[in-house]
Amino acid sequence: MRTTQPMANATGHLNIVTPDLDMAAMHALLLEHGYLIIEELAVDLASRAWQDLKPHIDVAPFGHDEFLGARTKRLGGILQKSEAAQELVTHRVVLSLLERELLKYATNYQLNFTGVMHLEPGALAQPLHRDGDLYPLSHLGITTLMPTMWALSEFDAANGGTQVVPGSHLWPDDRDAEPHEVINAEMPPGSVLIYLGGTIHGGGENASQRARTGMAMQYSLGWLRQEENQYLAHPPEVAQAFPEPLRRLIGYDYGGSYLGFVNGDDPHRLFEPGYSGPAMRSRPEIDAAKEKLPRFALTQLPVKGKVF
Ligand SMILES: O=C(O)CCC(=O)C(=O)O
Ligand SMILES: [Fe+2]
Repeated sequence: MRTTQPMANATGHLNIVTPDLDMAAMHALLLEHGYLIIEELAVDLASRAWQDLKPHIDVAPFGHDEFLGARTKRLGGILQKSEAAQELVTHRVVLSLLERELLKYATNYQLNFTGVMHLEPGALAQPLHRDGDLYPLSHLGITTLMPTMWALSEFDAANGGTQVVPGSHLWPDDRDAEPHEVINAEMPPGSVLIYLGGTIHGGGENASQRARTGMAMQYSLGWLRQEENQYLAHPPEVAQAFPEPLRRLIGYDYGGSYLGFVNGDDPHRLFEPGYSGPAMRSRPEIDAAKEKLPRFALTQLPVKGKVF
């Protein structure tokens, strides 16, 4: 039986908790180890998401380079492919945890990326990397990005459970991981792995006869450019069918006081029936929240030459 304490597996430390652990403790564990697994957080939803996504996975092409994987299938634009995925991406426990971290640095956060990563038997290990290297910033600065990986199948060391390097979010930018420092995220379907943009990780090697399917949902600070262009992946005519909180999470919202306006107005107003704008309204509550944020001197952070 699982306890709410971090547990160890055969490969070493595995930071795994049950959903009833309180948010402050989850946040502290995430910041200490750079990742956290919440076990069986949404088993039924994950099973529904798998049913929704399976037909798309069946016809998806394999990757064409070492990073994307010759035996790995990837999908984007997940929210229009699965209603269950819409619920998973707005899961209250995950969002509460993200808010504790990302709202230290921005007035709101947004969806950065939606994806399925499906490893067929024979998939090789993906090169280890930091997702936060999307931006030319040292990961030792502020948290820009928080990826999550929902297990839609079993994740284990044999079938390519995500490789994670515990504690690597605190390492210097140029320190590489030694093989003994890498663990595999092992979790049953419906569990979620949450990590930081600065945590070294990568898809595992699938040396089993079973496929491994993960649904990657990433979130970022509201004032950053999103990796997956959400307005094209989920255009207004598609987003129209989504609940308002999901539309706002996608980015049909202010990303700061005036960031992302349309006609000088909250972009979400375009979804209001009969909206005729422009109304040129400001959002005083966002201005007030922004005033409370510290200012970050990005020029004082070590900037990396490496961008992918
Ligand atoms: O498939 C996985 O477990 C991780 C994939 C990943 O980290 C990526 O594609 O950025
Ligand atoms: Fe990654």
